[in-house]
Amino acid sequence: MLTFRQLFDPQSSTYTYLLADPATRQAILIDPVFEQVRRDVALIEELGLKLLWTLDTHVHADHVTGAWLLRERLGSRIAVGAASGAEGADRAIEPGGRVVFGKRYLEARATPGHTNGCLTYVLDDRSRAFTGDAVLIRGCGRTDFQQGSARMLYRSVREQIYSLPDDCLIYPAHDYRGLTSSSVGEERRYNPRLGEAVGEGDFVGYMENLGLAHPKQMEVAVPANLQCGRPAVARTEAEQPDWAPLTYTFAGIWELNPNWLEENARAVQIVDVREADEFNGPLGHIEGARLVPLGKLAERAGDLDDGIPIVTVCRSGARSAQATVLLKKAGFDKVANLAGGMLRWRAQRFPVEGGTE
Ligand SMILES: N[C@@H](CCC(=O)N[C@@H](CS)C(=O)NCC(=O)O)C(=O)O
Ligand SMILES: [Fe+2]
Repeated sequence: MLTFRQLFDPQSSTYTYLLADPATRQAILIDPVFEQVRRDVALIEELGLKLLWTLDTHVHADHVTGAWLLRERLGSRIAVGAASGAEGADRAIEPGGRVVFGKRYLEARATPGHTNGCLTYVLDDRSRAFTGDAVLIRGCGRTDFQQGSARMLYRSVREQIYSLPDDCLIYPAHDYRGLTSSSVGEERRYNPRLGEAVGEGDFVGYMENLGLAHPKQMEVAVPANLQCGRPAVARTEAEQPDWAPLTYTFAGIWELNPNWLEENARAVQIVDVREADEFNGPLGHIEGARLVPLGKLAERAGDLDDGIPIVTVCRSGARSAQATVLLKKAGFDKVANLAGGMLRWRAQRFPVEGGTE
């Protein structure tokens, strides 16, 4: 018997896994995301579970872990890989170490390569493996930063993951294409990077030429995760605003998802803080958005209506996050940032004015 839920963070395409033993109600969370802690706490409480541990498969580069915040909220304990270099955990897990919840347990296997502290957690009956960014579905974690090594990853996957039964399900830390799980047999056969037919030299050559841009959140995420997600300056979280279902980011910004804005656009003032050429450029803009470039925002804040909530927008969500801070300083209290900016708005195929297909 196992209670099992797969949860998703659309901002970073991260999967978080909730596992619990229904007999004792003891639970663990694998790879929680800071911005999703409210959601995770609500689910855990609704299901009547007691969160014992949060586990991180590795020091993530693309999002901040929810481990520290969950410990604050629920008193859970933090477990990280001994080789991860993360400080402030309650337990450092060595390969072969077991994390027990009720009558069930997960066993850690060392699968370095994406980072040198990566762990894969295998369920006691070998029916599921949580591979982090070692094996992704038809892919694998990149090996070009955080002590990454393609050669090491190749060996980790062959020795530690492909040695599991073919029908063992694989649950990765991310998927960028909408897939949710796979199996050892499936990846051995069909993984284009790491399938059984691919030799070590070919894999290494391929991984050294991926040429991917660094994750957008890397400069924030890595140092934060090396402290298990503890903010550098302890902030007391502001009270949850009630005008929209907002999330509070690690950087201390209230954010809103595009789906809500699409349905409630008429109830808010949309302030686009890009430059005019971007507003009228290929990404287009949201219907009804008012253009106030970030550099002009402080002087033109008085033009905005202080009785109506404000949603700030830019290309990726970074400048508009700064805009929320400026507007708060200018005395507006119902302000939120559109998460992911126009890039995510367009990726979700919401309508725009102007712009090109
Ligand atoms: N565009 C993403 C980058 C995501 C990324 O680089 N993900 C890492 C995992 S932390 C990876 O290994 N990706 C493998 C791949 O995309 O093939 C972001 O900005 O967050
Ligand atoms: Fe990663």
